[in-house]
Amino acid sequence: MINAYIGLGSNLGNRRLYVRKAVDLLKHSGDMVVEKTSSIYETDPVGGPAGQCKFLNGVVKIKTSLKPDVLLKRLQGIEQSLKRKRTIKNGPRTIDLDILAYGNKKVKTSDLCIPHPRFTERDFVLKGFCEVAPGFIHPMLGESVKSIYKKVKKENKACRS
Ligand code: PH2
Ligand code: MG
Ligand code: MG
Repeated sequence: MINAYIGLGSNLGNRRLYVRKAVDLLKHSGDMVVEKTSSIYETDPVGGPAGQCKFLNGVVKIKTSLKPDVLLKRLQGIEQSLKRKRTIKNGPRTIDLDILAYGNKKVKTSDLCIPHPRFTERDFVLKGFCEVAPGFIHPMLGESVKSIYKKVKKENKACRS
């Protein structure tokens, strides 16, 4: 069993219900155990079309026997069952489930990149990741999620002043 970290995001329809249902579906999916769930927090959209709604984001830690490509298919199945439509890039979605990390494994194929290439810049992911696994070491950076999050927060503060 490998520890994997899944990012959840919703900014369309009943966001809280979609997030709750997604966590439930993960729990009942088989071949995985949900070990920890972060708080669910509201975040401003990053990228995507102007004027889209705020997101609810969170992160769950799972233990799974599924290989990364099979896990991805499983997550896509859950997205589909929660009416996810892929139209506009970074656009509104009922639910988005991203593999942020899978143990210390690195994966790069045409449809999967692990660790998620953008999570280290994204405050909305790092907050939840830090809640469930502050000590997780990024396989390429050799740095903990807690330390990455601290830096990103500092940088964001500097931008605003
Ligand atoms: N997901 C994106 C792009 N932008 N912004 C927020 N706040 N939350 C997200 O989950 C999110 C985003 C691409 O998946
Ligand atoms: Mg995403
Ligand atoms: Mg996604």
